[in-house]
Amino acid sequence: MQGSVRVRSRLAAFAALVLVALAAASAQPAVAATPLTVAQAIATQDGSSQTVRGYIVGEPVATNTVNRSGFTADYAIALADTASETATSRMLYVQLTTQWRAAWGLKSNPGNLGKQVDVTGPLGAYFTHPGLKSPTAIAAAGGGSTEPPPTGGGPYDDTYYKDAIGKSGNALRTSLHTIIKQQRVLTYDQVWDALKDTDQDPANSNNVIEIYSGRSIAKSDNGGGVDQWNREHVWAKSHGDFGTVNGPGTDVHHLRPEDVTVNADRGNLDFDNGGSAVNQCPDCWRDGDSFEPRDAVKGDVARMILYMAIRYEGDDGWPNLEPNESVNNGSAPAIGKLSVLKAWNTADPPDAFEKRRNQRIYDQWQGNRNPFVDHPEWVASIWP
Ligand SMILES: [Ca+2]
Ligand SMILES: [Ca+2]
Repeated sequence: MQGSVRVRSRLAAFAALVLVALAAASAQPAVAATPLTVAQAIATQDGSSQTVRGYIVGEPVATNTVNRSGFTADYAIALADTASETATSRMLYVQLTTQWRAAWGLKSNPGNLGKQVDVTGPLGAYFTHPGLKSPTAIAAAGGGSTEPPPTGGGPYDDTYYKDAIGKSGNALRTSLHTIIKQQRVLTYDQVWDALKDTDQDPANSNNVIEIYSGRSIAKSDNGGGVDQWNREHVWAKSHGDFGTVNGPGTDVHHLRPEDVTVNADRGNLDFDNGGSAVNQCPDCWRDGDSFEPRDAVKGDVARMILYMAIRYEGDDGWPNLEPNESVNNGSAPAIGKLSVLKAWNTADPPDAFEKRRNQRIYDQWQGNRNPFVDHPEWVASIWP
């Protein structure tokens, strides 16, 4: 009796070991599909293109020197496996070629320090140090299947967004619409005062920042004169022809200060990449059917357009606004190009200015939030 009990308990222990081994074996494909760690990338300096996941820990300026504050340029970032890493031997130096600098350079985005990102590109020495040069993709980590669902972490998840948390796709869209349509509707006159608050220059409280041109201009210099600022409808008001009496035409989530002539140059163009340079608007481009804003506000533009799509669903007397893949949308209640806007949302995540703006609109003006500023990853859930 005793012997068979011992045998049985040994069998049970052996079965448990087999189960553990099987679980480990079945986990292997998932492990292989995840990005490299920084340690793995440092050990794989063979020129192969890989995706590496790490925390942004500073700005490399020499082989053994990484700035963790006082950033001098947007040319490179250092990644590590922990956000607190200070040993350069455990860092991967990532070159930021031109197209990545506005969104990922630490001089322009000091708030990115400590963020977790996925960077894709060839692994090879940079600054005579293990590195990754000429990235082909950089994105905030969190979209991958190995990450927790993209619903946790926001300060309003337990309150404002509680009915949306845990949902995805159309269910998420419907829930967000119900939440954000509860708002105070401003008059077009009140929009002037709102913009003087929401778009205030962080460096000069007498000024606002014009969205496309990036110029700081006196709050009091608003109006219709050349080089004054006026109220730009980022969702061009002719797309759905909703006017400026109230509703979408006075919704400050997509209304921004802009130079009068630059505003006129943007006109009612859809959004897309390319074209020729726009006068008085550095890094802005336009052609006959589309406008491309500067890199630093590409994500802001995308999130404003997508807010409008969810806020206005045609159930409260206003047109059902929707993004599409077209340019030349004319007076249809549509704006393109969705694929470009989605890429802009990824390339230019919300910064402090955009987050403060959302908060001011919520606290002070309309009482509703732009969900995509709080949760940029919801864009891919609703528009996969
Ligand atoms: Ca931005
Ligand atoms: Ca809609």
